[in-house]
Amino acid sequence: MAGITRGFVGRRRERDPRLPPGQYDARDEWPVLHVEATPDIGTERWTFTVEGLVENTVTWDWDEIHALPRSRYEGDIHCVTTWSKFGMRFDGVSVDTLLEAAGPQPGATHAMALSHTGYTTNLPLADLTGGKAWVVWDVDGQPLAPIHGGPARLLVPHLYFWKSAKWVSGLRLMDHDEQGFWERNGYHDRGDPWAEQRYQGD
Ligand SMILES: Nc1nc2c(c(=O)[nH]1)N[C@H]1C(S)=C(S)[C@@H](COP(=O)(O)O)O[C@H]1N2
Ligand SMILES: [Mo]
Repeated sequence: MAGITRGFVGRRRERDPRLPPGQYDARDEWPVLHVEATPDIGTERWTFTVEGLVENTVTWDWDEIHALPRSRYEGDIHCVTTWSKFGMRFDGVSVDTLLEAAGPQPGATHAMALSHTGYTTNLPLADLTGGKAWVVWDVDGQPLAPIHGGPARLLVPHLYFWKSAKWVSGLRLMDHDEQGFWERNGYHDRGDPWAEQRYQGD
């Protein structure tokens, strides 16, 4: 492991600058966390819909979303349960591309991310736009496993990982904030790992 040292052997290792406060490096481990049973969603059944405050409600099926321009995220992820993973590579499509097709109405400020299982999580639209969020189906060159949200999940890596809805089915645009599953159960509305926004009130 490439430890960053201050100089001499035996000196205290510096904290990895990629690690937000209160997090540890899970290294080769990728913990699996979800509240529902892992669904078996075949790619022939999977769809993604942008709805709510949009000019056009748009739904893509598996082939249609793959026909959109690809976008890659290479970087780190951070779970509120304190594990982080460095240097992950996810491939899919940028949320910008999906929103562009639906055309958010001027009043749209927030979104609810929806899952085929009923899981929900809320996000300000500003956290989903500007190259910060993806719908992804490959990780490190392999199809995303069902336990990690396959066939496709949301990826919002600058926020804690509960915002990255597995088995994602769409986004509902709204003119107000509304809490999703974990937010109603005490997690922070935004969840910035660098500000340690873990719980309501942080
Ligand atoms: N549908 C769904 N998505 C979910 C969750 C969940 O319970 N259901 N848990 C979230 C939480 S709390 C985390 S940390 C990550 C875990 O993703 P992983 O199992 O791929 O590590 O998924 C997020 N997305
Ligand atoms: Mo989590």
